[in-house]
Amino acid sequence: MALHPTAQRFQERLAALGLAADVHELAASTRTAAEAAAAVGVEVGQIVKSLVFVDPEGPVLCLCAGDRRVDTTKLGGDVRQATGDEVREATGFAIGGVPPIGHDRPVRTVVDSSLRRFPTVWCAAGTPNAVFSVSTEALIGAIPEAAVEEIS
Ligand code: 5CA
Repeated sequence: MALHPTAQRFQERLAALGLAADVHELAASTRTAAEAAAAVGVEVGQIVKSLVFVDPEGPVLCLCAGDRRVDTTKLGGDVRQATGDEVREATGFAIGGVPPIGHDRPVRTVVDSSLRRFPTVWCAAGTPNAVFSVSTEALIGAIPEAAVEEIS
């Protein structure tokens, strides 16, 4: 079945980034990490949350394991979670479908090192019903400018 246009656009961006990962569109919601974990049958920690925060320098995307919470004090303190409009402005995607890579424009990114517990992770692929799986190191390798830090 044809992918939703947004998921299709993201699939093309994955290919352009050299990541051989297939976007899967599911009948069930994958809007939250818990829903995505249930839909694909993995533990919630293996779902990558792509969360946008705002600090004095602007938006910062945090890739966090689904079973962890970003500790904003580890981001420097003067930081708050982005609004839905800010998320769309920073990434080009709406909350619930924000992918970890392949955004409309470059966004400062921090990867929570706890993701390295899992050889493979699942991430949003543009919509609240689309996900892709990728080796954790391939994902991190696709964001060479990202800092990998303990932020949860
Ligand atoms: N598709 C799933 C699994 S990959 C997903 O996108 N999960 S997520 O964690 O990356 O995105 C949901 C997150 O968006 C929530 O954990 C929450 O931090 C954030 N969020 C939800 N609603 C709002 C809101 N109204 N304003 C700001 N952030 C929100």
